[in-house]
Amino acid sequence: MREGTVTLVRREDYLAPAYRIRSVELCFDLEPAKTLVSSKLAIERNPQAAPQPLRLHGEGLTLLRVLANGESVSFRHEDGQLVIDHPPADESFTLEIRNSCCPEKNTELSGLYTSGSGFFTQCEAEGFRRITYFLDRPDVMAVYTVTLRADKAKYPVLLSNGNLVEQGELPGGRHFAKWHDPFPKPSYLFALVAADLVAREQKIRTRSGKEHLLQVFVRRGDLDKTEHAMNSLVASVVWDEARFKLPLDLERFMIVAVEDFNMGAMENKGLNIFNTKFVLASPATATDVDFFGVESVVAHEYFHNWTGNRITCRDWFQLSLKEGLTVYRDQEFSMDMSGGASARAVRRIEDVRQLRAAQFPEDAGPMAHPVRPDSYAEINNFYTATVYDKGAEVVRMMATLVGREGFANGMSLYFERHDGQAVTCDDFAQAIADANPGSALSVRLDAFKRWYAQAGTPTVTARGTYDAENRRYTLTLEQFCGPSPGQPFKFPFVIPVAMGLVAQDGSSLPLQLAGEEAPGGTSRVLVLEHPQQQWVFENVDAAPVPSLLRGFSAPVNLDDGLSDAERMVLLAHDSDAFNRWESAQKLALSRLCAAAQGLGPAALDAPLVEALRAVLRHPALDASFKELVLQLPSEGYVAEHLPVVDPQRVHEVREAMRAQLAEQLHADWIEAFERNATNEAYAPTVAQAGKRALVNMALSMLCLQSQRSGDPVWPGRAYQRFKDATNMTERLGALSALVESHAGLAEPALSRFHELFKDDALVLDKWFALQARAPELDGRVFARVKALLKHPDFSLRNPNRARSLLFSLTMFNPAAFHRADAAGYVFWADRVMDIDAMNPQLAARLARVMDRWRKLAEPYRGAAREAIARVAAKPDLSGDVREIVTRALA
Ligand code: 0A1
Ligand code: ZN
Repeated sequence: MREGTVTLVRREDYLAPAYRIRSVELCFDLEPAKTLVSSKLAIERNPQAAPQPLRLHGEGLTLLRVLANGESVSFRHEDGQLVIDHPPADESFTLEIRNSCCPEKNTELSGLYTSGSGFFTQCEAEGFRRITYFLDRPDVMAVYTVTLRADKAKYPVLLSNGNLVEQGELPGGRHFAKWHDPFPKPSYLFALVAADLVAREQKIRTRSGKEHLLQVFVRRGDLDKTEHAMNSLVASVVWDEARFKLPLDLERFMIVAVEDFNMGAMENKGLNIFNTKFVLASPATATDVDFFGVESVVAHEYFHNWTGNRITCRDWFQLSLKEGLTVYRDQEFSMDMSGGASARAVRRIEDVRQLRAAQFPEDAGPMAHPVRPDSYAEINNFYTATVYDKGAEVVRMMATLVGREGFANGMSLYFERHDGQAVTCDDFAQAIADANPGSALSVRLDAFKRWYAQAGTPTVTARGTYDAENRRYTLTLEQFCGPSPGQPFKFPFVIPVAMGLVAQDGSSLPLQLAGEEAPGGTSRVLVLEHPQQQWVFENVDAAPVPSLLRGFSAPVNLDDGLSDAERMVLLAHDSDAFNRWESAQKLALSRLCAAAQGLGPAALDAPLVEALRAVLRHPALDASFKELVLQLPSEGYVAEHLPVVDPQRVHEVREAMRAQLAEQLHADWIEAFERNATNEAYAPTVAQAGKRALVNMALSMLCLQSQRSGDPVWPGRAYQRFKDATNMTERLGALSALVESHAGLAEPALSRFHELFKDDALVLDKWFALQARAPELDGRVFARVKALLKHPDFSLRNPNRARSLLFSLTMFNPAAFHRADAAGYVFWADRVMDIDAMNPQLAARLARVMDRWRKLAEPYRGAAREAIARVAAKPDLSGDVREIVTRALA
């Protein structure tokens, strides 16, 4: 990366390594200001590679000594690499290196850093080179033996990957621990921890009869918040063995929580390091959403032990090989943990909402890239919604095409073929296809793999015609995908379209395609693989309503051309819960878009309000499902569906419709509040969480209505509930209802909340976030965020805290952020540059909130461009942020 330019790494330039490292012995003398690292590498030449210098990665290190086979050897530094032009000519040799690094100055949180009073590491993707010189690439896999030495009183716990082989005392109040990891691994999975921690421990016996030790390490005082993480870990171990026959392969599996962390968590072999946000949870301090977050991230990291660690990525372009597959696995786990069909559907809806909120805009903007990218400037910028969430959808489509059993067989073949290797997305797809010869996937594997190669979200257009005379229904599906950066033209995708036909009375019709002897059920999967295809259904008694893309069977936009009346039929009757929810969303979305463009009233029509009322009052539907249906599409989602966006107008229109629902469903909200309020002992179950979510929503609506009517009853009740709450979900729900309705009681409640939780960092994050997410009113919210930036509890150094204020405003509060006077953008540019000086990865994440600036109406568009250009003009900008702003302006 040179100043002002962006140098790209390209997938097609991949070359196998010229040298391999078979084993490494590392020794650390840990001191915050200067840590000494000595490393002894057993290196082998790759006989297939041409003779060449040995080039080791290294970044920000002080080199102290290099010996090859015990003798000094000449070396030079070039392009951030340590180059040894003439390593020993032998097939294998040893290299001994000594260097130092400075953990306490490492504010990037990549490599070895201090957090609080401990040492932690983060090596994915390229952090190991910030610890010592190495072949820091995932296709170089070595066996690690690691010795840690540190002050015993300050750092009583010394951890690394694998098994503890030795520990003891050293002179001067120091002690040591030696760890050995028998599994060869890439450097990005290395980890160490030295800190004052305590552990919750549990033993678990896997099916083979072997006993394993599970440990969750946290700071003293946090032990009472680790039960849920441990339960989630145990459930994950059991699930992976049952569903995929993948047992725990380690004697000891450790999770360590750290307060300063750039991402959610990291799957280091046997020593996962987690953001505290995804470990610590107690009913008093964590919401239902937090509890589910812990469960899914614990599962995700645990599942990486096979999908990612036992089989890893050949290069970083293959990142989705491990991430897409592991997200798919954690989503399936979460669904299985939720219980019945309805709870599963709720999980699916939430996953799809997430995909559409983050990945669809990404795929339509300047950062659009294929699931398997072709190039990058900074790999850290490619831990994206596309690689993770769209990657998971690609795996899900494979599973749909080969069936549940077929997919499990495919996974077995994948492990049979590739265990212990560093492989590609192609290898994975090939294994799934080969295990299912003749399946809908294997007969069109090459075309299917376009999902890995082509960026962009395809649109599927569906139109049906009914021929009453011949009792025939003809469905025509077309697909189209627009251009994306570097890809002007797209080949057709292979799109599994799960579907059914619903009669006007709501019943599911049998599906018999022309040429079939008998109907094949009431739901089936059509495979759209050409630009246009038709399917003819026979023996259809009356014009049906097509229910398409059930369960969101492919990551596409669907234009189904249905009338409002047809959508109402699906909303009331579809056997597919996802499409029931989707119908309500589409009904609301069309009104929101029309009103935002001045093409319709900023109000919902009576039939839609009645349909929503019917859902809210429905005796059989789950509370969690009701809550999802009653939520209007977000401002961001509406914006994505408009050709030109005026964020203030979108906000105004949506708020008007929300107020209307508050008013016209007033009695129904009261009933929902009263019926669902529970006194059960808190448990983070889907059933309880659904009730709490609906109660919180009802309370918000009731406070919103009070704001308009002036009736103080509901804000008073909300305040009481806030004070008396026995769990954080209820407490935060009541506080949000007050803050979001700008009630007078919001201020005393916020102060009280701060007073109660000022010593709990994760709860304080909620306090900041809540204030930054309140609906804008006369610029008050923006002014408050600026004031909070100076609050004594605020800091840009801690990523969770920075996110709580800045990401809440810029990502989740469009009306407070997109201001006609451009103050929001000026604020954004300043914060990106402040953070970039400390933590480029975090700054680059914040930089991405401007991805969609080209869609904005004036004066927003011009002002946004100016702010991005100001960031781009900063001479010492990191490569991370430079890549983002360069693409945004391209
Ligand atoms: N592999 C982790 C995510 C992760 C990626 C990069 C990190 O540091 C830059 C940290 C974590 C996962 O998928 O959970
Ligand atoms: Zn992952």
